[in-house]
Amino acid sequence: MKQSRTFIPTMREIPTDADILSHQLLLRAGYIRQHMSGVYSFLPLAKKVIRKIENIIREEMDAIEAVEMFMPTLQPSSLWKETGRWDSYGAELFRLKDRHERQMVLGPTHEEVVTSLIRDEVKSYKKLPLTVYQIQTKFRDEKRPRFGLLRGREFIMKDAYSFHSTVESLEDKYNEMMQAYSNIFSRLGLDFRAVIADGGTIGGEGSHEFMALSDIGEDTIAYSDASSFAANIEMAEVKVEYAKSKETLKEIVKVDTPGKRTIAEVADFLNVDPSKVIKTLIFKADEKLVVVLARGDHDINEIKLKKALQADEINLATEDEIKEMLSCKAGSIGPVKLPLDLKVYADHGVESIVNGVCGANEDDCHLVNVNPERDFAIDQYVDLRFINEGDPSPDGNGTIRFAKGIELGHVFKLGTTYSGPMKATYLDEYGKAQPYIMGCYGIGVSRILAAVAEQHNDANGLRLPKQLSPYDIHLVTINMKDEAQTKLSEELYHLLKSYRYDILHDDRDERPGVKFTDADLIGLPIRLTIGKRASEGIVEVRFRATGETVEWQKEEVTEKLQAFFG
Ligand code: 9G3
Repeated sequence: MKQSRTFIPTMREIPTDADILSHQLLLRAGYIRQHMSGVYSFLPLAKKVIRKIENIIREEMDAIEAVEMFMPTLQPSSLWKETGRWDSYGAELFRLKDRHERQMVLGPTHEEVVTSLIRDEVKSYKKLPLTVYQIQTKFRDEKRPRFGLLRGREFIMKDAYSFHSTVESLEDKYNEMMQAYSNIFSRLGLDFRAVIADGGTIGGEGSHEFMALSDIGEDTIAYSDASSFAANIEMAEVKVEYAKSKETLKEIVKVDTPGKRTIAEVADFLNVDPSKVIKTLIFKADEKLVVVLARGDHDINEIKLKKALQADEINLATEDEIKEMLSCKAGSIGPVKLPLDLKVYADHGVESIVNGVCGANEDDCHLVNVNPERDFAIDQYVDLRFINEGDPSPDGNGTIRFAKGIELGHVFKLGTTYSGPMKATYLDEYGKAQPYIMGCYGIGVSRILAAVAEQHNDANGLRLPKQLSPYDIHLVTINMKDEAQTKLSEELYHLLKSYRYDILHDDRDERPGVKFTDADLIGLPIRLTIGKRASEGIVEVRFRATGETVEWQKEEVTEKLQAFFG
């Protein structure tokens, strides 16, 4: 392809509104352009990369008998009312009306549509299991789109859905999908980890996420430094034997703590370790108030609390609600003689506290020498806190370390979460109607482009892996007015084209510096420069990944390229 005939609008300056390197480089290298918040065009270079990503995904999906289809973006609101998600989802769901005032949504995902399709067509257990997938544009009116393609409002996703008659069949497909995902992310040249994840509002019986390791990632991964254990911090189980001090239990005493609100302020003022302070929080779980306790140096993991309480919705009681109930500030609440008959849930860490400190349910004073069970009852000890770096790995091997990650894939065991409410059934071998047992599996295709850019770049630009590069070779002619240079360039272009290489020929009438800077930005794996030694048949070769520059005789170019591309 002649660069003078394509559309690669590179930029010299760093776009001010691009806050991460991958976004800056994809803009500067002319891969993408923004039209409005969270909405982008994929320009020719990006479209070629996206197509290569999609083809790798298709090969791995086809390999596990998942069949490709394509469902509409416009979805009838009726289906979303069947699952209750028309009401449970708020502004994030793009809603619109057609000319006849019929309500519909711009699809953020397709569980409802695919389940409605399958329930109308797949009536017998004989036709199960069945796995379908699509690569399609999704719409989610994110509150704060940011980081370019990493969190957009219109984005490309591969979403697959599987239908089964037994849980075992779902397990098998789920494991096949896990393996296919590992193959996909390995073939994309990504440094990634599969982590235990939260099934979220979707519920279901299990979920994993595939995270590209990156310091700009929005998610935190807790992994063991001595085993394969890895979990999204939201889901990382805490299994710690807390040492309980042997000190004798002392008499409880109320002490003044004027203006001390936070755990740190109280611990510092009373000269105790924050781990001896009993953090007391009041949550509303589906409108029911509960008391939640944790050690002062631990943080409550609301996802764990939601699961422990089997609640759909949980929120911290507000200062006003607490003022209303206890006429003190949230920071002054404590479990001793709490004048509210609420159930008390405590994280396991509280059990080890001896002669601890807690709020007195009165501002500007606290209780010291407080002992769980002696001074207040606990209805249930549960794993409620976030794991910390340095904690023992819950699989018993090694110590927990944290890493940041970009969620690129997420797989779910849905069970009958959708087939139930949608009365989506098939007839089993006894002719009895059974709800499909389902799984769903997503990959953020456009997000991958940003993650690859985040992991494969240097200060001069992108350095895309060969298998994803929009072109294989960047052929750069220094002076298009030089006969020897244009002759060798044409000769090489057609020779290499005949070898099925995809070549971008920079035939523009630009200064060499501009051409080299653009070539580094665009980041094709190898640059062949035809310059002043063209008459000798000499080609200057530069490898983008290493920056190494060598000279090849034109006769050895094809054999050398075969060695490079393998
Ligand atoms: C919505 C909106 C946003 C959403 C969803 C629904 C995320 C929603 C979760 C999934 C789960 C899987 C199939 C492919 C893989 C992921 N954000 N999710 O369901 F209405 Cl506005 O999409 N779906």
